[in-house]
Amino acid sequence: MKKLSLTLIILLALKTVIAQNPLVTHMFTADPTARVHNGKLYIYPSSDTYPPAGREAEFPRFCMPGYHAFSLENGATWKDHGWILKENDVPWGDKDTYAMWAPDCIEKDGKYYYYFPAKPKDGSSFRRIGVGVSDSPTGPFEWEEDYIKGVSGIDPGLFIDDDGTPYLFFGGGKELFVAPLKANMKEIAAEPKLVEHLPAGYKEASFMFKRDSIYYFTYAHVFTDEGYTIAYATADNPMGPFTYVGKMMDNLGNGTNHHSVVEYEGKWILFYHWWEISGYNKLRSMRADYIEFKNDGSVKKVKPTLRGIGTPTLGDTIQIDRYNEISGAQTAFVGGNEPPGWMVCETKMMSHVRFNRVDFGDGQAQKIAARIACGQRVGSFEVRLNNSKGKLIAEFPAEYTGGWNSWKTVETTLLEKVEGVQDLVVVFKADWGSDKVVNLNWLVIQ
Ligand code: FUB
Repeated sequence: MKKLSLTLIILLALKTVIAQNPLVTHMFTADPTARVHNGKLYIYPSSDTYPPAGREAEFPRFCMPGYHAFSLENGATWKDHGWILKENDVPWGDKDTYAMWAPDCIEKDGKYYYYFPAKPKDGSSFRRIGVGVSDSPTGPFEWEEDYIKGVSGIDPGLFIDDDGTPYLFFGGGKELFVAPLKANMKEIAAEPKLVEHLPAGYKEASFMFKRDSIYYFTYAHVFTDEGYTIAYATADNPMGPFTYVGKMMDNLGNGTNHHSVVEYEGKWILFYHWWEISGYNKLRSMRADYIEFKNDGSVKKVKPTLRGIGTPTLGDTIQIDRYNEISGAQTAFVGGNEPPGWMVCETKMMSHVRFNRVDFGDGQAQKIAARIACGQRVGSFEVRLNNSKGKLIAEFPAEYTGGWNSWKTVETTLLEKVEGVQDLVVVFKADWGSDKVVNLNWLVIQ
């Protein structure tokens, strides 16, 4: 617990937001529903936090006070728009219950509708689902005085069909449900219907999307021999009948998973969560990875990566420790007075780390800056394109910075004109007498 607390203090102090995985590290975020509004990518997650003082015994379960919203800026940075809703501001909600589970926010006719589950103060159900409306994707929202009547359960997942009909998917348990909504988006238009033909097992996290003419009903499916997975079924109608297809993400460990799927700038992305940075499955962090489809429309299983999505460009911080591939080196938390995060370390002779998709633009880049800490004076590290023997574009000597925790930004001129989107490979070249070259935190192309 002591070790966990230290890790959490480090992470919560971290202000930087990044587009690699996990997506943000200044707070814990789970259940990410991503949406593209007016061409811009937004995420609406829930948030995990520590139990309030004196109430720790109540919280072996989730402790979830409300919602932030995030938007992707410049293809590489997640902007935190702050609190969208705090639990004690829910007009119909019970107070101080920390029960704000997975939300969603969808646009219809220029208005943004935010749906969330909360514990009702009338005690009528484990969770009810409320809604608020705004002119902006990040609020402020005007919250309805009461929950949506006729709906009881968690995990609202919204879908608007091509004909404009809105649907609310929801539920957690052996069964999931769908109900069409009225045009006002605040009432159901018909009794909820069971989402049929899914295999047995605990289910939650309903999320529907449409690609070509196929409706994909995706959800978290808990298999007794595997735990939480993300599974899906398809149909030619939002209300089914559905045909179960299989899993799109395997189990990540002994905790929940919860996801959404969006198409953004021509690529499909799976948003999900994991708790690998806290090590505790009630303090989760949202992540994203690209998703691909086979010719028959079925989904290729998504493997979680550190690299995640996004394409940093000139001036963006390239968190090289969120690699696509590493060989002979390691990563660890940064030490010294550096803002908390990760670094590449134990950089042995001819070790390398590869970071895919950096946008050099039209070839105007002149320099590369590197953030290093180094406790010795021999060796060098190179920046190459595509692979560890690819075109050399920059070379840095191993400069003594005062020690392995003393950080300094060093710069060098690019040796070549580089254009377009390129994979970067940093190759570490030690020398006789040194067993590692530098600790490397980040790169910036300028
Ligand atoms: O985050 C709380 C609950 O855990 C969500 O509502 C479920 O989908 C699961 O992720």
